[in-house]
Amino acid sequence: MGETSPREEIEKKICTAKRAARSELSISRREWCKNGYAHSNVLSTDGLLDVAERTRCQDLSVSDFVKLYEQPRLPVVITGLADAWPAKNEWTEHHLEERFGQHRFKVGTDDDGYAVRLELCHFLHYMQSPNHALVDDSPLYIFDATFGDRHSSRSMLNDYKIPPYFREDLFQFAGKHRRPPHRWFVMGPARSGSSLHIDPLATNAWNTLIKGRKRWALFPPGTPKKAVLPSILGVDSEAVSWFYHVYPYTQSADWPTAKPIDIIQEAGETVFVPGGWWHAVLNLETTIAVTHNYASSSNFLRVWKHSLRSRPKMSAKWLLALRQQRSDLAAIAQENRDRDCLGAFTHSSTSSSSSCSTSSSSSTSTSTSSSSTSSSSCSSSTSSSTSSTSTSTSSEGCPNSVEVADDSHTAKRRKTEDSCRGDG
Ligand SMILES: O=C(O)CCC(=O)C(=O)O
Ligand SMILES: [Fe+2]
Repeated sequence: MGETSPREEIEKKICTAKRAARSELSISRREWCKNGYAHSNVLSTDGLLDVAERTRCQDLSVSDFVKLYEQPRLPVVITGLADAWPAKNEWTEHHLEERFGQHRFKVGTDDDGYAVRLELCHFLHYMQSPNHALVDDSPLYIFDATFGDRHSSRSMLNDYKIPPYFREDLFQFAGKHRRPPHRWFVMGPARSGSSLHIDPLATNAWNTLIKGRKRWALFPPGTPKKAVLPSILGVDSEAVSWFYHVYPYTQSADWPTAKPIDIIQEAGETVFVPGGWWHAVLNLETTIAVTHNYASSSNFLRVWKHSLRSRPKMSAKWLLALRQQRSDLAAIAQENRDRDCLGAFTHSSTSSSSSCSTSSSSSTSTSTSSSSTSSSSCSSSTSSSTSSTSTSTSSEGCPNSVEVADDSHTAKRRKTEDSCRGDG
C-alpha cells in the first residue's frame, strides 16, 4: 500500500468533516452540489433595495442608540466602528493562516450534537477548492463560539473591541462558566450562511463584517414562523435554500406577513439585530466577521423570562449576582419570577419550571447602576471584550443559535456541540 500524499491527507480531513456535518449528503454521489446553486443566480442582488437605516458611529451617541434602536427594537447598520480595529489588517486569510493555521475551528455540528472541527489551513484549502466550496450548494461555515476561550486562538480577542453601544453585557454576571455562548468568529465562502432563525434567549446581537459582503433578510418580532418558514417539499433548511426558494415569495402580492428588511452588509459595517427578529444571512463572497449576543437593560425582562424557562439553574446564579451588581434589575427579575411562581401554584401545581425553587437571600446590596453611557461611541475607546478567559467545553452552545422554541437555526446549538468527539 502506497503512502498517502499531503494533498490526499487534506482531502481526507475535509471529506471527514463534510460527512460528519452533513451525513445526509453523499460526497461520492455528488449530493453536495445536487441543487446546482453554484451555477444559479442565488448570489445576484439585482433589484434588491437595501433600505436599512445606516448611521455613522461618530453621529450616534450611546444614549441615542438606546433610545432610537435598542429600546424600540429596530435594526440599524452602524458604520465606522471597526476603523481602528487590528482585525482590519489581521483578519485576512493570509494572516489568519499564519497565526491560527493549525487551530481547529468549528465548521459544523454532527448528528449527535458534537462540534465538527477543521484546521484553519484545511478550511482555507476547502474554500478555494473546485471540488468543494466552489461548487457545494451550501458550503461549510466556520461558526466558532470558543475562539476567545481556547489558548491557541484567544489572542483574537485583542483584534477587536466591543463597541460602546453593546458593552453592558448583563450575562457577564452569570459567571464565565455558566453564561450562554455569546461571541463567535465567523468565516465562510460564498453561499454559506445562517438559515432563518431568531437568536437565543431573546438576546440582541451585533455583527461586524471585516471582509466580504453579506446579504441579510429580517422580519420583525411576532412574524409567524409558519409564514417565513413554509415547508416546501424537498427544500432543506440551509440559508441558500431559503433565499433561493422562499425569499422570492416575500416579494409577491399575496405574501401573508411583513415584508423583509433587506440589507447588503459591506466590510466595516456593523448590523444590530434586536431580539425577536427573524433573520437569514447569505454570504455573497468570502466573509470574515465577528458577532456577539448580549442582554442589556433594554431587553433584560424578555431575556430573563426566556432564561428562566430554558436555563433555570443559570438563571438562579445570575439573579444572585444581579442582586450584588444590579439590584434594580434583580428586583425586576424577582418580581417576574414571583409572579410566575404564583401563577404556577394557583394553577394547581402543574408548574412549568424549577425556577420557583432556588431563590435565596434578599436584595440588600447596592447597585453599581447601568453601564456608562458616555459620549464617544466609536471604536478606539476602552474595551471590555476580554471579560472571559474560560475554557468552556461541553455546555458551550451554539453559534447562530436559536434555542428559542424555534429549532430553526443550523449552526448554533446544543449542549455538547462545542466539545468534539473524543474530547475529555
Ligand atoms: O453572519 C451570519 O451568518 C449571521 C450570524 C447570526 O445570525 C447569528 O450569529 O445569530
Ligand atoms: Fe442570528
